[in-house]
Amino acid sequence: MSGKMAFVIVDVQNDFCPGGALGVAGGDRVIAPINRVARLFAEAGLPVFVSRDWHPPETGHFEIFGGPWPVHCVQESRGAAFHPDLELPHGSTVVSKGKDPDSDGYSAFEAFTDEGHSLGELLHRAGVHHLVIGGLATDYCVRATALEALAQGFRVTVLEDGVAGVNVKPGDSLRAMETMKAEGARFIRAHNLVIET
Ligand code: VGL
Ligand code: ZN
Repeated sequence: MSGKMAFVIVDVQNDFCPGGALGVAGGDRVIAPINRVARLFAEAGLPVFVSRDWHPPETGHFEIFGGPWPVHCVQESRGAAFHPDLELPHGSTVVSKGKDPDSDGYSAFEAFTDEGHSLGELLHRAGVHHLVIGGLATDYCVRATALEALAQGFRVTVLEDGVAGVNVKPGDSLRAMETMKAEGARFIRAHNLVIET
């Protein structure tokens, strides 16, 4: 008894991939495993949610306004677009986060559809109890999303080969993975994932 699954793809956007404003080493290597898992979910008729970092041009999240980060993922910019190799199944639901200029908005649980529905609300409505999570970045948005999901009582499986981190300090991603594990997340490689329906 593990409950209905959903796949949550976190922030696979140009700015977080190599060459982007906040490029993560190996950020584009997560795409093939994520595409594979997204296809499995679509074939099984299970929901796929896709978050995007979606900042206004002026936000306290950016260095120039006193925050921690270079300008990235500004709404409607090319850097904020999903990486062109990301294959989103038909019917996936996009949720946007980081729109509040007073919040970093790392967790996908702070993301909303254009119609204003939160990820949590949509998961609840779909009867989802188990999240499979992949995307960027391991040490920020993936971490925050996984920890919030666990705190809310979801089962959480993180795709080991479907995440990559910023590593502002060396080892940040490994520490984030240890924290997620300690809180109850499981890590699995995409080709070992078994979809339960
Ligand atoms: C993220 C840093 C700043 C992320 C977003 O998606 O992990 N990291 N904004
Ligand atoms: Zn951001």
